[in-house]
Amino acid sequence: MKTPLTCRNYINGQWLNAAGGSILESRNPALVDEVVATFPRSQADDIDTAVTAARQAYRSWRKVPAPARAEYVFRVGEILLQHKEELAQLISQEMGKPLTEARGDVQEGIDCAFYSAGEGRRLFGQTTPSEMPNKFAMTVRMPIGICALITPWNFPVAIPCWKAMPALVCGNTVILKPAEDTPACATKLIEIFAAAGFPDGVINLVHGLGEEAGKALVEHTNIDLVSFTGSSETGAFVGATCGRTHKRVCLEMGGKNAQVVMEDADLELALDGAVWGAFGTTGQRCTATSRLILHRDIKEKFTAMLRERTSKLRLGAGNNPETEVGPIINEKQLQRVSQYMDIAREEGAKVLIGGGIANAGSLKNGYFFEPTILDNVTPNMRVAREEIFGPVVALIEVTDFEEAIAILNDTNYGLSSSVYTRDINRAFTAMRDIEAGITYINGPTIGAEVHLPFGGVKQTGNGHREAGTTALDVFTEWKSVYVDFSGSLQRAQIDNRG
Ligand code: UN1
Repeated sequence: MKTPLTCRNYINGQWLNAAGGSILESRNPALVDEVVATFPRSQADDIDTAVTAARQAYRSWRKVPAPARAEYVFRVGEILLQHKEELAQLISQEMGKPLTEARGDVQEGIDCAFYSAGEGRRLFGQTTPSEMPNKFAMTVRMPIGICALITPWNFPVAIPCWKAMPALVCGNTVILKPAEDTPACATKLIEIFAAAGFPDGVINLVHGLGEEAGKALVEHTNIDLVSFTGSSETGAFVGATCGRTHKRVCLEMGGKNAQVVMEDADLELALDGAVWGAFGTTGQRCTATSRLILHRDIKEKFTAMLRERTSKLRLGAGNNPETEVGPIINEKQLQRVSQYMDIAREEGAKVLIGGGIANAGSLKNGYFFEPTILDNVTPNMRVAREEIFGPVVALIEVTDFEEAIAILNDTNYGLSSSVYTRDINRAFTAMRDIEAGITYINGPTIGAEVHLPFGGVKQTGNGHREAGTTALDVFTEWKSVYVDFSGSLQRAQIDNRG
């Protein structure tokens, strides 16, 4: 067993323990006796120290030219590239995803660095004619201030990068509060940010529990913006608190994503998509395919194909090159996924394959759950409506395309969606009628790229989009600037009306 890493908070350029001295530990979900790291159990006073540092640093950081701010972010990308393998190994160990996926997680951070850095030379505003003679009008993007970033464990590198990189390029200072399941990944990532040479206080890291450090951060009155990715329950608290304390807030929450397979689809292709979308990252993506909406003409055949493929998936630790499906993140989540099996059965769904905790051989050392297909699911069942966040997919049969889209849309969430068809008219109808932030045609529900907006409609989000140029809208506010060079008072809406 490896010696546990000692993680600390990073505040004002210094690595610090929590003022109260308490520590917590993270464990390898594939080998639960293995402590991966110890980390500070921070409280409100630690948060306050970080806020003071971030506020102080903001005064000068906002004045650093945006292209120069972006160069620091570019350097993070270069250093991340050098440490890609080391970081991927750590992700696999602490979060559990297979190494190939862990490399993808880091790569998403690298892509985000280079993409965001380019924005430092864009940050475009507009110029527009004034209604007055000898008057100039334009818009400029302004940073917001101190941004609290609260991030989940499922993409422990990519998601902090999505949030921190554009925030920094836009001239904000940041405080990252990573998930308590993946503190070592966050610490290594912030070491890389630190190595890029940001001035002290521009990027800060505070570890701890959501209900302590996270809550203190969201409630702190000297924070300007909270960007949160996580559960809908916590998101509701974050949103309400930010509303009460007048903070900007960007929420990225649950999903109940569906893939539709029509009778004209390339079934092999749709199968590849379904297996990857449902069981990739052990179903622990907010974009994961948790409903498969199948046309009745192909339902039987496709279900048999899916069952066959699912039965062959290899469960194991992420660092085993044979592994296709890693562990569930922790005991609580494992129990939650397990409870959904009882709920499914009680409501009349059929567990076609899987449905249980996997504990054969070395799997008994970790939190493994069998890849599971639930058949005979109807749209009103809880397993068709609630986010499970595990390797579980529900099959729903439909008779035509309209019904497929109606069922796909019959959910409180709206993150990702997918339709497999060879019919161009159906494809375009789906693009128009699906209620989701992301729609794939002939591709799985997972796999968003960093230069496109990422986010969802309905209860998935609150109208913001991360990534893409839309990230700039999260982390800046517009200022309208008027310059009157007429030398006299010109009264808008009055002096040009006669
Ligand atoms: C998430 O699960 O919160 O689109 C993010 C995808 C990844 C990001 C997932 N690029 O599946």
